Amino acid sequence: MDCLFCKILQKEIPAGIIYEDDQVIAFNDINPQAPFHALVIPRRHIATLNDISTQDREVVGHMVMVAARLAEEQGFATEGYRTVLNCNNHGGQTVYHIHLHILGGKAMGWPPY
Ligand code: IU
Repeated sequence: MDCLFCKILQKEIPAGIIYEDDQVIAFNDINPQAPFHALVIPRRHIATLNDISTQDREVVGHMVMVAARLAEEQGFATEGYRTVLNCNNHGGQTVYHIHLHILGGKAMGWPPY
């Protein structure tokens, strides 16, 4: 499958992996938008949020839990951080393998324009 994130999962393309288990991996974003910016992705290829089904409930919940755990480890859980899951063109999705962004280490604005 011609998916960049599947290639990162298969270790065919190097990435700064900071966490992995049997369901997900997390790695540093190549173009960070905050002092800490990582992506949590499922091992199973799911193209967009629109493609999740009941069988993905556990892994999607696990992605969120891993994000919270990483924020805790990084030391910005109490001050706060941002998680983002972009979907399709208007959502700003550019890589079609779902990924939960975790951004932390600075105050962020809202809403996104
Ligand atoms: P998006 O939500 O699909 O727009 O996010 C894709 C992210 O993947 C974006 O933040 C990129 O910087 C990041 N990324 C990466 O970490 N490594 C890569 O090789 C590529 C994109 I291509």
